[in-house]
Amino acid sequence: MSNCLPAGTYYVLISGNTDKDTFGAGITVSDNTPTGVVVQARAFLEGCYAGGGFMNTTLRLNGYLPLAQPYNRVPWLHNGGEAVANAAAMPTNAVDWVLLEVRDATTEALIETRAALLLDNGAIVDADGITNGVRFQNISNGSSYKLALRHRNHLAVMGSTAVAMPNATPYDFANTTQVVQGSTQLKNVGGGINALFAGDTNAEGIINRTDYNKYVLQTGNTNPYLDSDCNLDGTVNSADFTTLRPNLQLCNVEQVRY
Ligand SMILES: [Ca+2]
Ligand SMILES: [Ca+2]
Repeated sequence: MSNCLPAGTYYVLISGNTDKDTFGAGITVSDNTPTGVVVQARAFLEGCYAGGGFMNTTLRLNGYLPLAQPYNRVPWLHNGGEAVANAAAMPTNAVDWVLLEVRDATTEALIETRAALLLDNGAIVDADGITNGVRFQNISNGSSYKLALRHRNHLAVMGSTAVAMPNATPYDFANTTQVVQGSTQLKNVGGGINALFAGDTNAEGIINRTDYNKYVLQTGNTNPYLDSDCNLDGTVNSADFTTLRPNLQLCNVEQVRY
């Protein structure tokens, strides 16, 4: 917090009085500074990559993004309450929800998961719009951690490098050197940007026949927010199979595989 009084109770000095007992009123200042340590990261999704360092925001433009995080189901079972207050509060450049994980720097064991919004320039931010990153409550200021990132129909990736948090430079999941087995885990989409592979429609860590079968089941469904919408345009059709097909047989590393 800056330019604000610290939290506490204060007394108002009425001009001319010098004794606190005769002060006319008391005011209380509450500290509403968000708690937690801010983690910054950036990433891109192959399916909706538009070129030039940006992703399409078709789901947001059409009002298809859910206001509450969509990872409260199998396989993620993330029960967080992350949400935007209303449709207007959804950032206009939001692409979709993602899950950002903080892992132990050594064991890579999961410490905390937060659902957050992926923006069209790759930035990952809290749904409440307060920070340029994602606040974690169960990590220590100044300690180092690894990160992992999940999306509902792209292959999840595991960060390769432990970084002290809060980090001034966003952790770059678009850089193959920053991801475990990066050259096999990211698709080069040009311009020095590498994106998560599209097509893991059941998000268990392998792109295979099961994902294709789910795509077939959801084809033509009018729900505009389906996991088989690999290119994130609000429709499940052959374009999504075109996106998925080149990635058949790809799988991610075991640290992020369900
Ligand atoms: Ca799969
Ligand atoms: Ca689609």
